[in-house]
Amino acid sequence: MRPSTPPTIRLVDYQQPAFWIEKVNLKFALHPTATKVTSEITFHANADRGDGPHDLRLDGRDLKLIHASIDGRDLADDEVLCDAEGLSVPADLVPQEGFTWRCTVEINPEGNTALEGLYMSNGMYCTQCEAQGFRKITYYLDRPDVMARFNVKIEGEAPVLLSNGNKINHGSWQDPWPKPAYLFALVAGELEVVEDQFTTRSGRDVVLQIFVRKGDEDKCDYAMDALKRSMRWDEEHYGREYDLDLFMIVAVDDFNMGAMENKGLNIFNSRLVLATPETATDANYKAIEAVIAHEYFHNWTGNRITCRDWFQLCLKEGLTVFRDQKFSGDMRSHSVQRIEDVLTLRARQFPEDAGPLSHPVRPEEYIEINNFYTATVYEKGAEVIGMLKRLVGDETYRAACDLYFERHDGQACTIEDWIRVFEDVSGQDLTQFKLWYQQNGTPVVSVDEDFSQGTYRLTLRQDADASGHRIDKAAQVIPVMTGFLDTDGSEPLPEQCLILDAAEKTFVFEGLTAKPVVSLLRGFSAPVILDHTMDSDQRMFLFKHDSDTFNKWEAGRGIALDLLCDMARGQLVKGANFADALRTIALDGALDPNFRALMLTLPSEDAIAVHMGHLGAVPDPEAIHRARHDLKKTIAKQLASDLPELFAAMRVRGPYSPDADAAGRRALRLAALGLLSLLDDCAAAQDLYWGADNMTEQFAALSILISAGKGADAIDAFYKQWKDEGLVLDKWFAIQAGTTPPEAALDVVRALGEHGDFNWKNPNRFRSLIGGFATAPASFHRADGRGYEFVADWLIKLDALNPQTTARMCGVFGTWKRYDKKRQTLISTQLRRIQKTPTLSKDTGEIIGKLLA
Ligand code: 0A1
Ligand code: ZN
Repeated sequence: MRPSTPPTIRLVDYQQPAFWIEKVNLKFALHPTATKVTSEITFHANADRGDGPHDLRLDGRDLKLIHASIDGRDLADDEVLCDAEGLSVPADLVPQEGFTWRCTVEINPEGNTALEGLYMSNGMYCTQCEAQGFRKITYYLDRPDVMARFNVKIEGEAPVLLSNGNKINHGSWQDPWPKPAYLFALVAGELEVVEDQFTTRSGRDVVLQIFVRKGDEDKCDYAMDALKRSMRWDEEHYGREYDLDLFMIVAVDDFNMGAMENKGLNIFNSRLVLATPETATDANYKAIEAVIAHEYFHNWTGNRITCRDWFQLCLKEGLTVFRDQKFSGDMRSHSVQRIEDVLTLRARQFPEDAGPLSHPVRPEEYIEINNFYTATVYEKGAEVIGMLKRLVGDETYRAACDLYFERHDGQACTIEDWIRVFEDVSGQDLTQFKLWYQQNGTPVVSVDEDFSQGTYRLTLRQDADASGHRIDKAAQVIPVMTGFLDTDGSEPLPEQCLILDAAEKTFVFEGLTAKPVVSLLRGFSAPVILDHTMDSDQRMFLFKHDSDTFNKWEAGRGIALDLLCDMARGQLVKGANFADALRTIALDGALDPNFRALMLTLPSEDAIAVHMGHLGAVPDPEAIHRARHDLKKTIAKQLASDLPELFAAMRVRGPYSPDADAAGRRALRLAALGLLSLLDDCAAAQDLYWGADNMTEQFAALSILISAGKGADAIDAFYKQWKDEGLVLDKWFAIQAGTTPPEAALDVVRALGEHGDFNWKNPNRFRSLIGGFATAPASFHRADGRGYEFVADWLIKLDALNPQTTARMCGVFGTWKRYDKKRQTLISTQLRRIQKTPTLSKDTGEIIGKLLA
């Protein structure tokens, strides 16, 4: 057991600091196990506090204090009171108007396995300071509302010594922009640099540099190109220019998350920078483009304007995700992007909000802030921005953003500040809208229709979701984009945005000759569950005729989900009608191949389990797995004569290009191949595997072969071909863990856990194997509970080294209450076992505590 219960931090307790910081001079004398950090910090009184006198209280963790002084006077040991969370100097030793603090600490980067603060990755020094990692580097006011100017001097052998801002000389850096400590970064090592340049629209030249390990220089072209496109896009769409002469990106192999927006020195998980056609898939390229944009966009939404406290995390994250989604839509296809964003939201955020980890977009309390980098803060946070934009209109949205940048540049802000600019510009009262930030849970919108004598009445209600999270919650503002279709597919009324801002509202439409088929929540205009009972004819009609691509896809998906649920419940169903309609879409040359590929992809096993839950059934993961396979086979048979041709026709000739058109064609080609393999004994997949000249096709073929139980040779060959490419080897682990047939999966992952290349301390490798297995429902949820035990063993092992990655992965147990009693007992046994670990981290302790509550 942990020695004491860690405290809960609450939004209502926010208080400004007693002192502000003007300037920070940092000196690093690098050493793998004994780095010395000397800081000189200029403090001044916070006149707004008015109370006092104040002790000097600084945050600090795992630091060895060597020396400290105030205004040049050395402090004796008994004048500095150190504890596990920091240090205090009594008020009578602290000049209350202002003073200079100097101290030297020693830290151990090599021993830092949590990858937070200053640590080492493959012999290179790097940092991760968000959210509270800076306190593991030196004593500081480690809170985002303290914004200061940093000068940094790095002493070390490495040829490359980097920090934020402008380079003064080797190892010496000055950042002109005040920033919170979480945006501090340092990198040192033997790195190669790939360089380019960008001219801002006002004519300033910016040097762009990507730092990588030797040998990876040829893998940066796409990231560099994506960076330049992001910089231009932010100028064109938000009027935001880059504000330093240098922008650097560093790729590191050991990283807990995707990437980090440190000022002028973004640090990236190498999987989100490095790509060649032979080593990266289309999905990897797309992710690189999105994350490069995301981190770059943070320069304004996060860095120039930051968060007052960590409760406001969605202020920067929701807005920045919204911006990167729109960027990706502009670069590729808005309709495909929207479907993919909603798939992610439903796969990650809806279950989170329906389970024990549910929290509002702006949480009101936390134990460990690292646990709140969640789908709710990020993805639902982005949906909230999308609704706001829809409610005020595009022009007002842009005007409000302009005002936000003008009014709050250089400040640490709150959601209230954000809402206020919209109120000021639009003249609307957004008090009710703000509930989206304050109330957790996913609203369920139900529908009633009535048609008589040319009048159509549409009644919408908003309700608590099935998990009851929303009981007693106030009605929110829900924009429902709505279209109306006649039986011939024409639209007798223009599309409208209906605003559901009460528990129930009836909308009346006159002058219709017949009852329309209503197309609700077009474009997924709000993050809600739409409970609209439609018979299969109505769904099929929308599937064939809806002009809104999102709702066309949604109708098809609804049909598939209903079929799959019936099949999983053992009912004999005929999917021929659906398969026939799918065939028409798959072969429709007027439709985007990427959209057609999405249509051919059946809902995931997890999505089927969720749908069964909505229908009041307890999901059986093995039955769901079989049902999905059976429906795929039905579709394959129906399309049998078309598949070889579709597969051949979508072949992309010429050198590989990751652009949206080529990727879309490959996606459709590979979807066709997946179906074809169910009919041709994987012959075409074998051919593609052994003949592929790009990773997208090689990997897709490998996946098909493994899931059919025919992958043995390809698995061996893949390993031999790629054993020296870490990122490709991650794929090798992940694909076996995630697609091996359920009956064999546990044995396979157990064996891979013993493999010489399973370097479990590396978060990407750990996530590939353990995460890959735990997100394959029929394998993880095997009835004997041994899947749970296996994952719990590994989580306990990793927690001792890397609490952050462990706690995140505990989320795989987040939906445990949706399963049968036997599985629930097996899971809770494992959760209790994790909870009893004597050294359990605060991070994992908080998540497990909530899962068991
Ligand atoms: N701010 C980064 C994500 C990030 C968050 C936390 C980290 O360590 C705890 C690292 C990165 C982003 O949104 O991209
Ligand atoms: Zn972010």
